[in-house]
Amino acid sequence: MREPVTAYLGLGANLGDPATALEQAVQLLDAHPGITVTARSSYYRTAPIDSSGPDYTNAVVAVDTTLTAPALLLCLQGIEAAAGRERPYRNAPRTLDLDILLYGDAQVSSAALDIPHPRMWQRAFVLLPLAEIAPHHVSAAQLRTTMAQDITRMP
Ligand code: A4P
Ligand code: MG
Repeated sequence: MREPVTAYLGLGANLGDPATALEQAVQLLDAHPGITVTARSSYYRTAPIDSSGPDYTNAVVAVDTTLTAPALLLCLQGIEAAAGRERPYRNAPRTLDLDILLYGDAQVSSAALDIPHPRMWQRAFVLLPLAEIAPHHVSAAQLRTTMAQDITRMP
């Protein structure tokens, strides 16, 4: 049995019923035998960045997982598919997007996987929810660089 690794996952959606899609994704993740969800941030309403369509709902969860990073990605893609995710073009609006932000302290750079997620440090919709559940992973200086972005914590 592999030792569990703590990973952080970014969740986002701006089509259909985003809050329900995120809620179901968290349940499906936790139901997987190799994944335990240990923390979930608030939901945030965020303006699309390099994307279009309605505002997004974003969140970040912490998981302990015995899956390898590529196996975790496959699991996330299965949950996206179950939520009706389509990919008509890059950064298209979506019913559900699940990204691996951090996987332990792994540095991965392959055709299918980049960890840490290469754009996470530029995005308030990642950094604010991540700071909420894992403040040790986000510095005040990093948060400041995304301060102008349109993001609201949902009640
Ligand atoms: N991939 C590589 N590394 C990873 C990783 N760490 N986690 C590959 C997940 N996937 C990773 O992903 C495209 C490819 O990235 C996959 O085949 C996988 O092998 P995708 O889910 O099909 O598409 P994507 O998520 O749109 O791609 P990408 O490039 O990760 O998009 P971004 O940069 O994450 O942007 N604005 C708001 N407000 N909220 C959002 O959630 N999201 C995006 C997506 C843009 N603007 C947004 C939001
Ligand atoms: Mg994605």
